[in-house]
Amino acid sequence: MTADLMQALQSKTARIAVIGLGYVGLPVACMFARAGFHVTGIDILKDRIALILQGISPIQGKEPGLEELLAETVRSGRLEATTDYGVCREADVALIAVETPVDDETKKPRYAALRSALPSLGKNLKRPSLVIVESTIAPRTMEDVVKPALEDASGLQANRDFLLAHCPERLMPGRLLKNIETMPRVVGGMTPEATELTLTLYRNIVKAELDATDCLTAELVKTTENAYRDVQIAFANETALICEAVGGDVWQVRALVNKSPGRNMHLPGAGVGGHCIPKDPWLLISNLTSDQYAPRLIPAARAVNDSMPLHMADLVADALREAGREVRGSIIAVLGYAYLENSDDTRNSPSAVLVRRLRDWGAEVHIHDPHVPEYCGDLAQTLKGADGLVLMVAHDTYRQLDLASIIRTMRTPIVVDGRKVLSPVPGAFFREIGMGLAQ
Ligand code: SAJ
Repeated sequence: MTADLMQALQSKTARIAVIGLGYVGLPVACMFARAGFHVTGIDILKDRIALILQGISPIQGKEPGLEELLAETVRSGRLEATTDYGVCREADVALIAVETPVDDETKKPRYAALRSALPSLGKNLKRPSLVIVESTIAPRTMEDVVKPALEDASGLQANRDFLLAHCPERLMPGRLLKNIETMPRVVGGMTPEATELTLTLYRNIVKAELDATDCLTAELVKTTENAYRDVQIAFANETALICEAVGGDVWQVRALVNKSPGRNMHLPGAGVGGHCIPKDPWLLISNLTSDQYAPRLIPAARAVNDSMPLHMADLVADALREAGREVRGSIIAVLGYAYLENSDDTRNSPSAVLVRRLRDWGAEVHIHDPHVPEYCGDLAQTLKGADGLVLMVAHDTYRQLDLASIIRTMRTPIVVDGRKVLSPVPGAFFREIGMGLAQ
């Protein structure tokens, strides 16, 4: 089995199916097609398939090179797209790249997309074939979810009739193609043969190091690397809150701390959004039972980071109070709605939490974001007559703000900076994350 698959990969006669044509699946489908494989993308969204077949990317935002590569690979016939899982009967490799969100309440994985894709693939699974999961998954998902689901639906036996591997994506919006090519990847096979085949496949598109390991290690690495970042950001945020309480300046503290060898204090800020960092820590700890280990640091870090947009609301209320105004009935301009600077991606936006809190308190909130179509109106108009300016995202646009002029157009000159972008100006009631008020 392995020899046939290896030969098909090395000769590039292997046919590849990519299940899930979003941020992860579409770019990787295009790159395997460009590498010379015949690739068929599968998605449940007919509209998305229709766009792709016209060579139009359904992915929002600027993704350098993606639209051109998509058009070229579709035109060449190397990349096809369908809603029909029947194409998997011809697929030597099936790559799964569906979303794996976490439930807002339970913080447990919502594997609906995965649990739908697996039986659909299983029913059409070719023998032999290699199934690779790129989606970020909780440790033990390959063994406890993917393997049994495919065996049940196919009647085949894993590691005998088909092989399994986990090769977690390491993508960032705005650099999807570049990241696939330049980021090192972990390749975790359920068997050494699966690892070897997957390494052979990815060497066609990844120029960086490919680290061979097993499924569990690959699942742990991906979720841990993002949990690590979340804890680091939470540490910076907690230090900021301490500095505010004692009248310190977290930005000066951070700069001097980072001069100490081996320190890398991250940036405090108005919150932690996106589709990776808020989710992956919960995936990492989701399969733990209380008699195994009850994690404390990772949930605490999530709580600190989730509290930051609410802290921004407190800073707004505090500044309004100093200016003799209540939140209720005030007009607040929120600058930045994307989760990341210079991005249009609003997934898990911290600004959404702030806006909800201010509106719950009775404020009228106007949102501006130059990268989000819904909010890219006139900035001066948004700020005119406002009682507060709250900077939530460090978009380049906001770095050029002429605050001295802007506050003259506001009804109440309150400025709250959540990303260390603005500088205090005379006449403004100024607050910023991590800056304690002069005692
Ligand atoms: N943030 C802070 N302080 C920081 C860094 C980030 O508050 O010091 C906030 C950002 O404002 C944002 C959120 O955290 O709201 C996430 O920012 P991010 O820079 O981590 O960007 P992401 O979510 O796109 O994370 C991706 C991840 N990449 C993958 O999962 C493949 C992450 O592992 C990378 O470390 C990160 O990009 C990166 O380094 O750019």
